Amino acid sequence: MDAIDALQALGWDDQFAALLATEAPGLVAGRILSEERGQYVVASGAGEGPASPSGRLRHDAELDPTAAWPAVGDWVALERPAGDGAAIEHRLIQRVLARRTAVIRRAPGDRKLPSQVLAANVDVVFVVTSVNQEFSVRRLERYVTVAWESGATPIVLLSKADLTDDLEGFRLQVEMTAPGVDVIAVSAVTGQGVEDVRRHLGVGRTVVFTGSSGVGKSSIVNALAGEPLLDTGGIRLDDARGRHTTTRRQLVRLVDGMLIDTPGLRELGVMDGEGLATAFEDIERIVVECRFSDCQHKSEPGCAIRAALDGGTLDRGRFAAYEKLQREAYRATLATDALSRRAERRKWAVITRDVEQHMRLKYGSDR
Ligand SMILES: Nc1nc2c(ncn2[C@@H]2O[C@H](COP(=O)(O)OP(=O)(O)OP(=O)(O)O)[C@@H](O)[C@H]2O)c(=O)[nH]1
Ligand SMILES: [Mg+2]
Ligand SMILES: [Zn+2]
Repeated sequence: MDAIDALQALGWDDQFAALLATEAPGLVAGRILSEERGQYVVASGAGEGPASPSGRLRHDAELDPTAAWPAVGDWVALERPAGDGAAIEHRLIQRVLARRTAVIRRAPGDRKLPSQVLAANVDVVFVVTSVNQEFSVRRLERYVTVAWESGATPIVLLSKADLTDDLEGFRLQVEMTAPGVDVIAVSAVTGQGVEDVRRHLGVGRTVVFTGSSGVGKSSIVNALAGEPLLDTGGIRLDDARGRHTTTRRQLVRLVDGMLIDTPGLRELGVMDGEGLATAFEDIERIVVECRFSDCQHKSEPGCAIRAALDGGTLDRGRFAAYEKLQREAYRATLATDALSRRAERRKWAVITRDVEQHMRLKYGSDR
């Protein structure tokens, strides 16, 4: 495969070529495959390798972090770093090319936090929801909203289809919650629906899997790949807390297209800071030691947080900051819930009126 073919397989086309020529003449195109703590892996016509943001990009990102900071799926302009000291294959990311589509998660309550790009330049956003206790109409609404906002096509995957004998019931609920969105029932265990999902792939096309932790996103990617490329959750001691198996966003290349796997967002959904859990991983690790899973860390027996505070292994200031951010994320969720409840009431008011009109026409007004 020559360099151009390699780029086209990554989704490169004339439009992006024109963008690069005008926005970053003389630089080389690459696509972000993965990101982990600021370290990127980028694929270009010359193969794949590590890359990091240049000083200039860091400066641009201060002004507009959401647009300027690279995300998985982004097309970027690359440059070899100056000097002989740097590893030969390491590249500097000078610029992010304008995105065709982007799955963006709004920052929680605090407007000063930048919104976060979960995946860029995707054609399809799969919203994965499993047919068990995880299933939530409220959460589905939020995910589908974000998927629509991306500019790509949302498709709902009803995962773990093997776990229910009421698939049609779930399908109906999804269709009512997300009108106009295709629904595919999938099971990574039996293989049901996997080929229907594959129909949305294609050479040069990119799809992304979103949804709560544990719904089976990575398992579906593996089913499509035909081999266990990604780690999937084994036995979870504490499923309710939504421990993450996938910890980074990653673009996987198959012969028939590209797939981006994402870590599940935590229970609070799209308004919750996934960053919160990562930023306070130390605290999250202590919280799981509390005797009660709904421990408020006030005066409950067996509270690991209290013990850590009293023992001096957990800083009081840090814990206070964590609690404050938790409350903000919680309030943001309450606000969206209130909004969607209002929308729901309006929807039902219309339905009720229509039904009443229908009954009046059919049976007269004094039935
Ligand atoms: N019964 C059944 N179990 C499944 C299916 N798909 C996945 N699982 C199980 O569900 C658990 C979670 O699967 P993952 O693929 O790791 O879920 P994920 O959405 O990638 O989770 P995160 O990476 O934490 O966001 C694992 O124990 C899987 O074995 C399925 O189709 N049917
Ligand atoms: Mg996963
Ligand atoms: Zn506690």
